[in-house]
Amino acid sequence: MDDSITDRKLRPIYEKAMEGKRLSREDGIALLATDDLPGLGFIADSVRREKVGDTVYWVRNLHINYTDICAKGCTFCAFARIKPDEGYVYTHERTAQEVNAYPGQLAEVHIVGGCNGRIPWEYYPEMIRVIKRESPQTHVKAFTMVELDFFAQKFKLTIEDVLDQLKEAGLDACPGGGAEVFSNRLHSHMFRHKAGPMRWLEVAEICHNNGVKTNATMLFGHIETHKERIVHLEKLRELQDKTGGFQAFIPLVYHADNNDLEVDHGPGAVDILKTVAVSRLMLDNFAHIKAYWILMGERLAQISLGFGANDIDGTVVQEKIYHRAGAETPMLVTPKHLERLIRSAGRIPQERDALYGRPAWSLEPELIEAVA
Ligand code: V47
Repeated sequence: MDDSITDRKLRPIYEKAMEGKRLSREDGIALLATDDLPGLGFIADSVRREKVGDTVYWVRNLHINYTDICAKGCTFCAFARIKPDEGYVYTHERTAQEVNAYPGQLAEVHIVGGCNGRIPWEYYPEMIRVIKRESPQTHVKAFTMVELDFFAQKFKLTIEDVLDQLKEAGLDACPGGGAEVFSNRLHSHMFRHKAGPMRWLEVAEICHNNGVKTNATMLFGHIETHKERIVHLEKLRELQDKTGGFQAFIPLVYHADNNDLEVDHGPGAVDILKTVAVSRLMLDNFAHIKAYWILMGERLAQISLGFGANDIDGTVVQEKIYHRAGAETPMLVTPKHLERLIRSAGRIPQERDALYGRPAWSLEPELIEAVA
């Protein structure tokens, strides 16, 4: 340990973490402030190895951003179009077409869209039914806590009613977006027209209590403080203690193009790696920390695997939210490429579905070769 950690302040934190003791807010802030990046990485990697071993998960998935029309006016968002005639809504035929472009190859469809007041309620369960009809073995991971809250308000339903109908249509899990940073200061500055911190957490709790697993995210690297990041992680940890319903945490790297937030650029590589590591260490009750390659780039995602991450997301066909905000990563990578990325980081790739199980085909490596 002595060689690996040069910042003396990190040593008691390392001992605490390795003894399985919970890190405090002050520990989290000290970890983010350190200049000892290798030391921080060593701690996060040690905890990761102890807790979840060397397996790194990846998924054959498709992103469906079904509409970009959204009235919420979040200042950091480059995806939304406020005027209906400037945006789009997928027809169910279009959704079916997207799914059918990858016959028998999708373990997960990830669905996130704008809060579009012109879409009727029936559209949402029907979209799930269409996907399940075309591809019954595919898991549907759909709608953030913000969208669920929007549906409940707009259609005068409870979150429980919304979930019942979506589950009946085939909903398997929910994505973790819309959390941004759990700070009232940032809520009023950056996303005041959509669900705030308390409501996001409340909706997630209802999902978990109704048997729906969700992910969690944090959008970082804009105007938030280190303390706000750590408080965000503490709030997630607290809810996870209560429900155990979170599957993965995804630190979302902020992209600064084409939006109204006056920030010139997103976080640098050092800040990204520190945030991945601190997420692993603060979120002691989360199994999965996802290095989302679409937002951090393949190479940094690969390095993140040495800073606490154990999931690299997936093939992600046709992502739109981050590409409008300046992401230059490819729109599609092959399963073979993802496996190679993981193996060359010295780790063991494991294909997963949206609930971290093995898809039926994952035991047949020749199929991986065939579709790559
Ligand atoms: O909440 C918007 C983010 C999120 C920008 O559950 C931006 O596996 C960066 O739900 N720069 C939605 N990010 C995406 C989402 C998601 C993404 C990845 C994995 C999972 C999962 C869920 O996109 C929003 C917002 O935080 N976003 N604009 C931007 N300029």
